[in-house]
Amino acid sequence: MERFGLVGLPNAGKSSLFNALTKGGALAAPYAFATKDPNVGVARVPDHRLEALAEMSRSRNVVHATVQVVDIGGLVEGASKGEGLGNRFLGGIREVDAVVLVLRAFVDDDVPGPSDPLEHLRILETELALADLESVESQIERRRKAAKADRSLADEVTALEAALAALSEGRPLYRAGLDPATRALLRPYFLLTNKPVLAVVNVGEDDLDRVDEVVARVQAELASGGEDVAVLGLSIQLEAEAAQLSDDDRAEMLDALGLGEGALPRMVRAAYHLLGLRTFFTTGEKESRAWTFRAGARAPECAGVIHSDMQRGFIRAEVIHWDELLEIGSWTKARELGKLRVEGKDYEVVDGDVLEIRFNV
Ligand SMILES: Nc1nc2c(ncn2[C@@H]2O[C@H](COP(=O)(O)OP(=O)(O)OP(=O)(O)O)[C@@H](O)[C@H]2O)c(=O)[nH]1
Ligand SMILES: [Mg+2]
Repeated sequence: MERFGLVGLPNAGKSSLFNALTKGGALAAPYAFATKDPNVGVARVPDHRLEALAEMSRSRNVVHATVQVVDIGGLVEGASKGEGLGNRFLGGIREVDAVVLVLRAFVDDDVPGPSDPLEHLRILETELALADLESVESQIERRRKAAKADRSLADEVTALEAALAALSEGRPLYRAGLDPATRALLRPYFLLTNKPVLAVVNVGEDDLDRVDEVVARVQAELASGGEDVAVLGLSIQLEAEAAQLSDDDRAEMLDALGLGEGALPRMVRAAYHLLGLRTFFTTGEKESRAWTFRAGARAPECAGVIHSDMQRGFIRAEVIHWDELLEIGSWTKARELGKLRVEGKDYEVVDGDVLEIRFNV
């Protein structure tokens, strides 16, 4: 399962966000390093398309896509040199697929620490870039030597040199203007800033009317990140309180605050998308289910997400886009009308496709 890690300074609201996302019971407390060992949980990826398909099929079971969320301990200035939780902390980040930077913007005298999100961003980026600089410096010489004997390594060395130049200036790789090929060559080095980034600005509950303004400052700073960086503002405190309520009460509370469905679904979807993840569906009376695949995957690979036998014995897929199926009203009727496309093993599955796999083992 894909994992995203919550990274931030102490008291930024990471554990509160973790609890809201996973309905977990991580300790959230107004002192630094409340979290020492990472909390790991599972968050549902809310999807109204799935709900609609389940209703159409009168499914007895509805299974959402999920992602793993890891709440990592707080980072302090000097973490790259072992301050605070130091190496333990950096190791935690190495293991995730995407980084969610939690930037505090709420003011609360009872909770120590700065409340300027740009100050949070500056410290986080400095430490992460320094840690990466150290990794690159420790490996580049050896790779240069190896490249002298093996010409095929030349591109990799060029990529390391580009990384070294950016990191020496304190620029994280996700916003150093490196092309995708260079970023791909750097992937085996497990660098912290070579992952996609979602910045969550934790806006105070009294500042709901100026979320856009607070977020805009962070957005301006991160604009150089292009497609690999997204910024989102929300009040973690309010979302966390709402998450504890029953579905009806939550809807009522969020509605009263003018927050719509709340920001958590949007946040999870943004992280999901940033990871290049897409969803296809299966639907029937027994179950409607959302399955996760990587953008660009072909039908057999998607069949393999359901079961490896289906990939091995793949014959063809019957496919229809979710909204067209919904309009027709049932799978049987769609078949009768000849609206199910028959696709072979080269078909690139599209986000929102509903599939039925034919296979033979
Ligand atoms: N007023 C206010 N308080 C918040 C908000 N978000 C979090 N807090 C409080 O801030 C304190 C720290 O929150 P945590 O979620 O524990 O922060 P953390 O980032 O996990 O902190 P560490 O684990 O120490 O790194 C808790 O007392 C929270 O209740 C917010 O949006 N508004
Ligand atoms: Mg915590």
